[in-house]
Amino acid sequence: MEYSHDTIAAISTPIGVGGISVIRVSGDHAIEAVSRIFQSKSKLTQLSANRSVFGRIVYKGKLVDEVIVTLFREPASYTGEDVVEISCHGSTFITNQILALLLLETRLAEPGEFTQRAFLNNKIGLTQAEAVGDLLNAKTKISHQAALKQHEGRLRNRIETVLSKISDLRVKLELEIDFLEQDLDEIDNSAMIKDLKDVVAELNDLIKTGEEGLIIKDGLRISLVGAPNVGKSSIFNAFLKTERAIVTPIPGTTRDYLEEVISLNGYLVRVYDTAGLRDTDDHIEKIGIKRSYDIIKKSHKVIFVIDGDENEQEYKALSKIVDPQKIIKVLNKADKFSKVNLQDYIKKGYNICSTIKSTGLTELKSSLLENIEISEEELQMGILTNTRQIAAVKKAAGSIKKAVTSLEKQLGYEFTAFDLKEASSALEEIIGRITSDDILNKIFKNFCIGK
Ligand SMILES: Nc1nc2c(ncn2[C@@H]2O[C@H](COP(=O)(O)OP(=O)(O)OP(=O)(O)O)[C@@H](O)[C@H]2O)c(=O)[nH]1
Ligand SMILES: [Mg+2]
Repeated sequence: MEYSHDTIAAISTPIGVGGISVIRVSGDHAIEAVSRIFQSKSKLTQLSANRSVFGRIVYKGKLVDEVIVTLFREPASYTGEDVVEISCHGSTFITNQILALLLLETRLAEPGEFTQRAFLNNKIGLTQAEAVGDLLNAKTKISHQAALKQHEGRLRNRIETVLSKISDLRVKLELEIDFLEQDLDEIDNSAMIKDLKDVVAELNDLIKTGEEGLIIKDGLRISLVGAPNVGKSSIFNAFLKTERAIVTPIPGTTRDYLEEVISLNGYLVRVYDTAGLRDTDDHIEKIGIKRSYDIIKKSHKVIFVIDGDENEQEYKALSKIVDPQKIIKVLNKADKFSKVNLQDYIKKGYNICSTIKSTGLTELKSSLLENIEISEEELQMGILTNTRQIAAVKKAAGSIKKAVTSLEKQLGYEFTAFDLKEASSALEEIIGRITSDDILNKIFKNFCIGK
């Protein structure tokens, strides 16, 4: 990764009016660049690290703003370089003016460049750097917690543990390959196969956390699906607690799907109201129905709504395109049924609700999170939270499975060693550590070869 050593500057707080705004400058010339426009009792260049000083930003003899400047000296700063933070009055005009003055001596930072430098200077790991982005974007309690844990380095620790198991096995293999003639203990194939299978199981657990991690970050997608007029939009509105969707007794009211976000037990949930599914000649409705199917396919869970008619056909059609385990069956308009009748539906696995009487909706809402909720322990251990990480772990698991096959078929340890190397590289990619000499170092550290 290219490390440009220019000094960079950017506004670190959101653009807009606020109490204060912060402009951050990082790099070899950070202190010098700020001191050119900053006047205070004690000279900035002589200020000790981690100290703040009050002063004035002055340009060509004119006062721009009164500010507080905080100084961090390398390597004890966020980026690992000299960093100066200017807290000025939170006006867009003042902030931009100060930034413009700084840009005479520095360059505008690229998005994420401060964090990128922190990573390149080994201040934080790659997964932690990614977590910074997640932390900033966290919209709910759980996504915030997940990002925080990742930021603490939990995921990196978890991956490093797996990596060290793989590298122990690689050491054994490399020794066997390189020092065949020497009198070393032979490899116990079945023990190694077992160890590798354990690692695959661990990686599979991790992949599963990734699926959940994505849900935590991007939201759980839930779609309301069914025939026209069964009350999908009414349930949608009840979930949102507002009259967001148009509700009428006319079948085919919802044409295009609607998406809204709610927070449920700390989870971000994206709810989709879709056009009622039916055969129609109406061109616009047809497009709407096609879109309904697109949404259904992308949903984590589908709420299939009926209002009495069991719609066997539609349920069958639906279960062909979504895993039936993802379908939650709902009978709406319970107010129109007798208790005995309702019992029949309950027996058939329907959740019962009525948007008019406001019954059954809380239960329905909580059922959305069934099999989704991530335990506190899991969060503590660190979870995968983006597709880059998931793809890399899948790749690693695939390589280890290949290693198992090559051992089982006794193709030769070179093949196994190669597959394990691939697995290590994939995992090292996640934490941003690509090494090659590690293994050799480990051999010489643990063994005295010449003996
Ligand atoms: N009795 C009764 N009527 C309801 C209930 N929920 C919805 N309705 C009525 O059913 C009709 C259709 O409701 P919508 O929410 O528009 O139904 P939809 O499934 O979105 O319909 P489309 O958008 O046409 O597919 C409206 O007249 C609602 O007032 C309920 O719990 N009980
Ligand atoms: Mg509707």
